Amino acid sequence: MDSRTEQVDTPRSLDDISTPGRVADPGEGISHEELALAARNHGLPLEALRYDVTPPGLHYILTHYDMPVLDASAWTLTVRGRVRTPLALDLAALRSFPAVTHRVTMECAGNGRARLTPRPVSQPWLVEAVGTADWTGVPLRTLLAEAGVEPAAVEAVFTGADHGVERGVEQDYERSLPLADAMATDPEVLVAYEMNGAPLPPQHGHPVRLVVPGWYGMAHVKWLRDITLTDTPFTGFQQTVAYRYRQSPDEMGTPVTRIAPRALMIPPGFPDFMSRTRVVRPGPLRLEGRAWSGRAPVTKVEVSTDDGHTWHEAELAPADRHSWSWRHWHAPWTAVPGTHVLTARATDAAGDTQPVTQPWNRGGFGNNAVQRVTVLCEPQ
Ligand SMILES: Nc1nc2c(c(=O)[nH]1)N[C@H]1C(S)=C(S)[C@@H](COP(=O)(O)O)O[C@H]1N2
Ligand SMILES: [Mo]
Repeated sequence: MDSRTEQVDTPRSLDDISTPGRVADPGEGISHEELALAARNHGLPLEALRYDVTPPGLHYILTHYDMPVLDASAWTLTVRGRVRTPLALDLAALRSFPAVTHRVTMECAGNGRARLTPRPVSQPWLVEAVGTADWTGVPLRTLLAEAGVEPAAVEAVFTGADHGVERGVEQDYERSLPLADAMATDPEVLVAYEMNGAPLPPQHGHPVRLVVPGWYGMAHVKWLRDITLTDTPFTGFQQTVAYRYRQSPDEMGTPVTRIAPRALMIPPGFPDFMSRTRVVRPGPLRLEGRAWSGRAPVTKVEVSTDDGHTWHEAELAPADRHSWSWRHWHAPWTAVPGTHVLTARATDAAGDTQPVTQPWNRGGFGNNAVQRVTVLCEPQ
């Protein structure tokens, strides 16, 4: 029996089973623990980038603990803290407010983490932690106006019904937003009860979740059961320990908020089962994919078919009313026999562009380095 197995068999405290965050040693492979997380938290199969709206079963999933099984008929949402009138709303009460629907591209802040060197040990995403859905619900500011925000309120804290221990800290999953973001009209934060026109599925927060357009996934609290307005900034684990950009464990770091620009390509041709290397035939074909940014509209996508040596501008689909959703892009390519590395990069109206080299931080957040797709072009 190796020492790791022994450790797991005889834990004496939460600290024994729930250890601090770390980065992998040089050459350390993906562990069974990371594999277990990856199997629970699946990504978007990249061919599903073809759908404008991701079918729910293909949307990526990230759940820190267990998915709670909640009975929608027994569920209530409380709104309390620095409000004039605390609220307790069941699903019928929530549905009695005027509903809105927003098409939102959501991406996990850890997307791209598995390719970092050194690799932060956590959910090992490659590039596929993304999805787009039509979320229907009540604007958060409608509920806050109903409750009456007291002048002293500075943040809204959102509590999920899921519970676990992380890095030694037992907790309910909780995140906050500054009041200005919680009350904003664009992007408008939703308390959502439908995904793509149907009740939320269990894995996406049934019966109710928060949707924060433009922000990385951690802000979109699932299985939402409570909203508390506070007069001091929230200091919970998911706010001040996790989801910070930091280079070393002892700095405070800066909070992870909005989604950095990214383009993804639908891998062309067909894949090898094991290596996933793509095979195409010589001749003209169309490269296509999606691009998004949570900071500003995507204004440009460039494609390279020679591993980033030269770039060509792709054609973007017209911008539509869904300003927080990804945009389709395409570019022509004539494949010639040989091996090629295909790449795409997005730029947004704020002037942010995807880097070719990886932006590294200890948590592995916001790594929007370009995707590389290796293609073998085989004569027929
Ligand atoms: N209650 C709760 N909400 C949560 C999480 C969680 O573990 N518990 N994970 C967050 C993270 S890190 C992400 S990326 C998104 C993922 O949303 P999805 O699984 O619906 O795609 O949910 C967020 N909301
Ligand atoms: Mo995430």
